[in-house]
Formats: sequence, structure tokens, C-alpha cells
Amino acid sequence: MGHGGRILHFIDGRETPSADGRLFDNIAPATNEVVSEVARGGPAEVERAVAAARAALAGSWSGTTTEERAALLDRAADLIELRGEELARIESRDTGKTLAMASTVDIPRAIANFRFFAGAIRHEETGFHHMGSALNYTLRKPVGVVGLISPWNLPLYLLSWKTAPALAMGNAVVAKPSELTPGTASILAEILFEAGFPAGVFNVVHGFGPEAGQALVEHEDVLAISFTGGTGTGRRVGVAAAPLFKKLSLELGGKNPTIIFADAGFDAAVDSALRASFLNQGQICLCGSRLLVERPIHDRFVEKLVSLTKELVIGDPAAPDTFLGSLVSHGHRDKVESYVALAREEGGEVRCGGTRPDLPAPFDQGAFLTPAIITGLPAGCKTATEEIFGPVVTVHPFDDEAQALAMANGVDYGLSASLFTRDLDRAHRVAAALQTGLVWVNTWLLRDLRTPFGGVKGSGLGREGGKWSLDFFSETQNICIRLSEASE
Ligand code: TXE
Repeated sequence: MGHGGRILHFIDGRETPSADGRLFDNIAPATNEVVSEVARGGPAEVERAVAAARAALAGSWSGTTTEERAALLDRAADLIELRGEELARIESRDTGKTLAMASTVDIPRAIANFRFFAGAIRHEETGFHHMGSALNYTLRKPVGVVGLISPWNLPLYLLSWKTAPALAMGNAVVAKPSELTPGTASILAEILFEAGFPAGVFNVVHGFGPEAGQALVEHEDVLAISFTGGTGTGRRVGVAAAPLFKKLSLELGGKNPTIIFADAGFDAAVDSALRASFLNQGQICLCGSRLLVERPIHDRFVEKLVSLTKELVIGDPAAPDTFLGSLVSHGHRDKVESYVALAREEGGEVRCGGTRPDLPAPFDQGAFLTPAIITGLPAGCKTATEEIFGPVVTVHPFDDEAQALAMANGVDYGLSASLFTRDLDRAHRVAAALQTGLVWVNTWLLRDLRTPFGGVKGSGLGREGGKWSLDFFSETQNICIRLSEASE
């Protein structure tokens, strides 16, 4: 954090204001209070950050060994852990999410991301192809300066998910965190510098997407862009990056189905569906916002889900029993509320929620919305096919596997799906037929960081995780050595 409640850019190892001194307000959505001012960057700040990153690559950073970089990543993880409480508090304040979520999910995952990629490069193997008359081996080189653009829903979690592999492979980073949640990115920059990453290796430029984000994507010295955010924004990023032949990773939105067959373990399926619906106020790209339930259990399922949803505690994000904090902003709540209104127009029945809760000050000013369950909508309507990204889910009955699959696949997104059944054959069959990058069977959000993560269709391009991240953040070079004639 900058001095006097200011969050500044972090460029070349130093907190840096914008050249023109411009600032914008950072608002805590749970109370609608301005909690800090943030430097508002644009092309000039991106230019300075890219220059610092290039200088770092030209200096000692490019000579570091794998073991040195792994040790730096481990040290970063230790320092995040040391400042874990402070980071969780800031994450909760900037996003409106519960302190419990920030301190048990967001911050531990940021720590895990650094430890994981430290381990990944220590154990990494590169390719070797023997031809008889020649040997081929593959070198991995850093891409160079890479741009990381991250969203507001899991700010440090997702920024560190990109930063750790980018640094592990020896790149220099310019990060542009979401303007709604700038706090933890700046602390990460301090931490990485303190951990021993040289000045210029990790830079943060704050600001709005069309100014700072766009300038980063359009900068010709930024050779890769890793973006997580909305599908519309991802398309703009793709259009700007393509003519420059940048490496591009896009993790975009989702409209993920939770499919519950009548033979599923009922209580476990309801509990999992509840979490998938409303964890982080439904603001996770993996949230299961469409519940497809086999008709024989549909009514019982809805009844149970509604009664459990009504018990969820909403309010003060710091209170230990709170399950739902506020949405990320008042503007975002307006968008989510507009979908509840649309659902009514489309003929849906709002079975619970979708209202502003009556909370004591200062939370009466916050962007809270009670969790909503909507039934009676056709599966193809807008409410049931567009990403809402809030605590609003729709439930739809189905009669057989084919219909469930047609509904599940009948959207423009394809990030994840979860299905609940005790029939192993069906689990295999349905999972393979789902047009998504990830499928969970009898669970949700169970993540192994070695596995490929990403979506198809409007959910994005490329995969993150394990070797996929290492591939993205490196250029491979094949070296073919002709063997002497004697050994041919
Ligand atoms: O995200 P944006 P928004 C979805 C969700 C949400 C919608 C819009 O449906 O309602 O997206 O959210 C930067 N060039 N998800 O508008 O704009 C921006 O500053 C370069 C799903 O808040 O996509 C921020 O750092 N960068 C998602 C980042 O992009 C640009 C998580 C993401 O913001 C830019 C968040 C531009 N032209 C929202 N415009 C997920 N996949 O988890 C904006 N940005």
C-alpha cells in the first residue's frame, strides 16, 4: 500500500505515481466507503513498466538458474504466509467477500501457487527425441516481457496463478490487476521485491481496462498476454493481440451446469450444488449456475436447496458465521439484479432471494444481494444461458441423459460441469460428452494444480496449470545434433 492511503504503481522496484498524478477511488463494496486512492495508469505507465521489465531481462535476471528461481518462489510463498492476515483483510475489503473465504481459500491458494511452481520447475523434464542418426533435445527459454491481466473475483489467487509460472520460467512481468481490487497486487509486488526478485522483474500498473489494460495488450515488446476476465473483454484482448502474433491465454466466463441424476447421493449432491451456486457470492468462473435435475427428484431437490439457501447468513464479511458477503460493486449488483428482473419477464418463478437484505449500518450501504433460485424457465432463455456471475441460479428438470446433455451443451460457454450419479458407466459417458474443459463427478471445485485448467467455446483459449502454464510462459527450442558417421 502506498503512503497516505494511496496505492501506487510498482515499477522497477519502486512505488511510482502516474506521470500525470491521476488517481481513482478504491471503494469497499460492503460499506460503499472510499478506502484508498489508486494511481490511474495508462500508456505512459505501461511504457515505463515494460522498459523496466526489458532492462531486468537484459540484466542479472536472465542468468538465474532453475534452482535460484525456485528458491525465490518459495521465499515469496513464505512472505505471503507471514502477511496472510493482512492480505486476507485487504482482499475481503476490496471484494466484499467474507474474511473466512479470503483467509481459507484466496490467500492459502496464492501461497500454494508459488510453492507449486517452485516444485514444478525443480522436477521438470524437457523433451528428448533420439533419431538414430541424430539427437534432438528441447530447451525452454523465457518468452520475455509478459503481460498479466487479472480480474476482481479472486484477485491475488488468480494473479499469483499467472505470476508464479511466469517468474518460474524466467520472464519479466507487467501485471494489470482489476481496478476494482488493487490492494493485494501492490502488496505482492512489495513481497516479491523483498523476496529477492530483482527490480523490474515484477511490475504492477494500476488503472482501467481500456486505458492501462489495452495499452499493455497493444505494446509491441509484450510478447505474451495471459488474461482472465469476461468473455467480451477477452474478445477485445484477442483482437488487439492477434496482429502482433502474441502468445495468448484467455480464461473467460462460464455458464456451468450441475447435473444431478436421480440415483445420486441426494444430500451430498444438494450440499455440493449449494456451494457451487453461491460460494464467493456466485462470482467464480467455475460456479454451477444452471442446475439440471432429473425429474423424479426435481421437486424434492428444489425444496431442499431453497430451504438450505434461506439459512445462509448474509452480511458483515468479517463475521465468522457469514457465508455471503457483498458483491464486488454496486454496478455489478445492478447487472445481477437486472437478470432477476429478466427471469421474471421470461416466465421464471423466483423461489427465494434476489432482494437487497435489510442489514445494519454500515452494511446497509453495501452491494449485498440475497441468493436467488429460479425455476420454471426454459433452458434456452437468456437468464439460463448468459453469464450472470452473481448469486443467481436457475433449476431445470430433465427426463433422460440425452436431454440433460443437450441442455448442458446448449450454451456458448464451455468451462466446467459437475455431475452427480452413482452409475460409473454413466459418469464416464456423460463426462466425455460434455463440451467443457473440466468435468467433476460427485464433487465440485476439487483442484489438482497439475491438471489442465481452461475452457472451450466462449470460455477461452488455452490451458493453465502444471506443464500447460510452463509451456505458455516459455518458448521451446529444438536442437538437433547429427551424430558422427561412426555411430550411424
Ligand atoms: O471484467 P473484465 P468485468 C465476467 C463476469 C462479469 C463480466 C464483466 O460475467 O460480470 O465478466 O466483468 C481488464 N484491454 N467475469 O467487466 O472487464 C480489467 O481492467 C485489456 C468472469 O469486471 O473482463 C480487468 O483487469 N484489459 C471472470 C480484467 O480485464 C482490459 C472474472 C477483467 O475485467 C480491457 C471477472 C481491455 N480493453 C469477470 N478491458 C472469470 N473468468 O472468472 C478490461 N480489462
